[in-house]
Amino acid sequence: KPFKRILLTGAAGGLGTVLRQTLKPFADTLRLSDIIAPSDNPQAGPGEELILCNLAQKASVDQLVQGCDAIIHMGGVSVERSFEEILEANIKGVFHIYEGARRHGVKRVVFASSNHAIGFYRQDETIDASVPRRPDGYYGLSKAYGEEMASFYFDRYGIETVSIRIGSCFPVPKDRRMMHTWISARDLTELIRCALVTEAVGHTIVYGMSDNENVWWDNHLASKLDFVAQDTSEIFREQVERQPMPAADDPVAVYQGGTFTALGPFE
Ligand code: NAI
Ligand code: 15L
Repeated sequence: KPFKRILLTGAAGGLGTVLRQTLKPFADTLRLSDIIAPSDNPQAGPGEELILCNLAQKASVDQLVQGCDAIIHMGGVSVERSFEEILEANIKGVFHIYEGARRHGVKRVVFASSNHAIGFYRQDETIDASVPRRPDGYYGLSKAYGEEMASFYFDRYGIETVSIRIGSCFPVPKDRRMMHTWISARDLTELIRCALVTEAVGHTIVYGMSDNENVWWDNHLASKLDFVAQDTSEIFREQVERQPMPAADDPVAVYQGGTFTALGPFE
């Protein structure tokens, strides 16, 4: 297996629950961590370690990272929330992860970024990874910050990161917007594999999407990863297009980030 011990944060979450199974081939040991125990299977199985940890606590994260040779950072608040909530889990959290990586010599991080780092681009625009970020809320801002953190830790300390701007990873696209942004769990797993094993990635940003029709994102700047998607949202089109059409000026039909662009303020 390519790695001895991989740390997976956010292991109790929607994606973490899937990745707990699909990442097994990549490491002798998967160190699974979250602030809560995984509800479906709260015990560590063979080849697993389970460690509860709040990403906002620096000393705990430092211990968590020790002994790992790669980190897949999925943990944190995954939707739009107040700045204060995002600050703890996402902004402090990502700093603690990189400090742990620096202190314990971890050389490779896969960061779960999000399309919400660029969510204010319109759906009639096609963007690559070089465009200025246009975060669509505090959540998107935290992902933009995480990407900049990854860039800094590469330039300063040589820690390499692939930031995956995940589109929408659910079993089925929930609406018309997700026909463009959808990524299957199988494709996300393969993209993470590419992100772990490709040499000399520096800090590479890649859009996490399946082989969908009419996509908004161009991954030519991440061609080094050699990622080939196997799935497509097309197989869900009939089912998704049974839903009523949103109004032309509904954020879900205007912006790449959809409804996130219109959430808040929080006080
Ligand atoms: P999720 O919300 O189901 O999982 C996130 C996990 O992080 C949860 O289990 C939660 O308990 C944990 N967490 C929250 N605060 C924490 C803290 N302070 N300390 C430790 N753990 C904490 O989200 P999901 O869907 O599994 O997403 C995983 C990652 O991928 C997230 O970083 C999310 O932002 C990102 N992402 C997911 C997308 C999707 O379509 N599912 C799209 C774009 C990005
Ligand atoms: C995200 O970043 C969220 O974590 C996820 O729950 C979805 O809302 C996804 O983006 C999306 O944009 O569809």
